[in-house]
Amino acid sequence: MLVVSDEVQAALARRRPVVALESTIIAHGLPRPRNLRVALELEEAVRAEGAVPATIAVLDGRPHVGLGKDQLERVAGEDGIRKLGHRDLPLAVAAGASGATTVSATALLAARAGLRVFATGGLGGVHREWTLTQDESADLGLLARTRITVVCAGVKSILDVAATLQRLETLGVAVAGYDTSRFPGFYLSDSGHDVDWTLRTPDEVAAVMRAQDALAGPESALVVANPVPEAEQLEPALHARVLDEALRECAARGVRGQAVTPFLLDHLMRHTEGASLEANLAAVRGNVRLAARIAAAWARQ
Ligand code: PSU
Ligand code: MN
Repeated sequence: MLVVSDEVQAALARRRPVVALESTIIAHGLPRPRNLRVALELEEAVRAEGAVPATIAVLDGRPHVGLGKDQLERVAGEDGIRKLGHRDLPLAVAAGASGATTVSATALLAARAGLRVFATGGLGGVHREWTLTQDESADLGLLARTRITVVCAGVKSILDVAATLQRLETLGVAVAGYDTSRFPGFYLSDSGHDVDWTLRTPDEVAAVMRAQDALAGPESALVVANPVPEAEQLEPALHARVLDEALRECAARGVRGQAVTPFLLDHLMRHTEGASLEANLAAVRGNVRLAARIAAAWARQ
């Protein structure tokens, strides 16, 4: 069912480091045509660290782990490319549809292919006004049931971060700050919340992964929360002001379900003259680089 690229298969067979990359950020989180350049740049950043990138997406009903350039072009530029959470995978496969995979769908496919390390921007989570909308990203539930290490810049700051951290605790998902005792805030280096555990090197992360396997508890994930460098974060006051507007606009227009996250990210980008985009990219780049180093440490185990 899975189409694993030759390069990724060869790397797995030789126990070389591999990093899974998600495609929703490319198709629905970044503007065209810059998104294609970013997709290529992220793959290059993984290679520069000596690891093999495996961008994941569904094309014509087939889940792919590792995309060629023409396939990345389709994800970045094809009209009508869908956004697929893990629940959408069987529907897309049976329909022969094409779609970009969110954190939940990417983590599931990566784990099925035997990949252990995954990089993204910010996780989905509990949306503000959850009591009215019941909008909690499927990312959280999937990470409670999937053995994978996700390197992210925390959870998206458009969310209710405190509620999301609580849900991760309730669901039993391990969370550690990378070189920080503060939980990062996606566009911001610091969400304003503490994190209970700090890991300071890729080898320390790999040791936790090994302990997870040795303990043989529920097949849950490890979230490595890696802050965007302070010099590259979005200015906090600007972030607060524009996010407020974005949330009001989202409610006023009745945007719902899968459309909420792309709507908010796009609104922030347009109303910060692209500054939110640069902060988002800086966060993703840092995560991809760290994920490649963690994959290398894991491959040495
Ligand atoms: N990180 C980014 N940009 C994004 C996302 C993550 O920097 O667009 C995507 C991820 O695919 C994540 C999804 O899984 O947003 C969450 O969407 P939702 O809230 O609909 O579950
Ligand atoms: Mn949602």
